[in-house]
Amino acid sequence: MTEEQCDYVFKFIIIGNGNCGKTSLLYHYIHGTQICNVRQTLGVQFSAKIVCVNKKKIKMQLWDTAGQERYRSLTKGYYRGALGALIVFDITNSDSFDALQDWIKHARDFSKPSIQIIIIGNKADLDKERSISEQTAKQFCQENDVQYIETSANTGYQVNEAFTQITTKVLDLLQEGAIDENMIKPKFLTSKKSDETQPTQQCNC
Ligand SMILES: Nc1nc2c(ncn2[C@@H]2O[C@H](COP(=O)(O)OP(=O)(O)OP(=O)(O)O)[C@@H](O)[C@H]2O)c(=O)[nH]1
Ligand SMILES: [Mg+2]
Repeated sequence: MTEEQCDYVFKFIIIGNGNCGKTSLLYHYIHGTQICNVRQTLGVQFSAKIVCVNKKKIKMQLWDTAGQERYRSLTKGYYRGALGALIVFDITNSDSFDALQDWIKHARDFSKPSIQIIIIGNKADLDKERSISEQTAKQFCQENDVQYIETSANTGYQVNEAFTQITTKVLDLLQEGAIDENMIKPKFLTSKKSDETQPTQQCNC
C-alpha cells in the first residue's frame, strides 16, 4: 500500500526525557519485536507505518526525538503540523515524571494547543522498581486533560494500544470536524524511507 492509497497522513511526535524508552517503543511498534543495542537518539529520527484503524487507512509519520536537553532547540522545529504527541516517561524514574508538565507545554507551544497528547508510563516490566504509582500518573493526566497508558518496550505490553489510542482520538476529532481533513490528505507519493514498513497483509478491518 502506498501513501496515495491511504485515507490520511497523521504526524506524531515522540517526546520525553532521555532514556525513557522512546526509541525502543517506536521500534517495537514498527517491527513487533524488542530492539537490540538501542543507542541514544541524536536529534530526530523519522519512521513511518501504514495502519488500519476504524476502517481508515492511515500513514503514520513518526518523529522520534532526542530526550537530552542539548537537542531541545533542534527537536522543537519538528513539532509543527503534529496531530499528536506521545510523551514518554519511565515509571522507575521520578525526574522523567516531574518533567511531564514541561513536555506538555512544549507540545502545545511548538505545535498547536489542540495537539492530542497521550502520556506513556514505560518500563512497566520493572514494576518492582516503580517510583511513580499508576494512580499518581492517572491523576496527573486527568488534571492535564491527557490520556494515560502504561507500556513495556521490552515485553511489548500495550505498545500497539498506545499508538492506536492516540490515533483513534485523532480520528474522533476528524469526525467531529475539529481537524481540517484537507490538511491531512495524502498529497503525493513520498520516496520510501529506510525505516518505513508496510503491512504484509491486506487491510481487513
Ligand atoms: N526494562 C525496560 N527497559 C527499557 C524499556 N524501554 C527501554 N528500555 C531501556 O532503556 C534504555 C533507553 O532506551 P531508549 O529507547 O534509547 O530511550 P530514549 O527515550 O529513546 O532515549 P533518548 O534517545 O536518549 O532520548 C535502553 O537501555 C533500553 O533498553 C522497557 O520497557 N523496559
Ligand atoms: Mg531515543
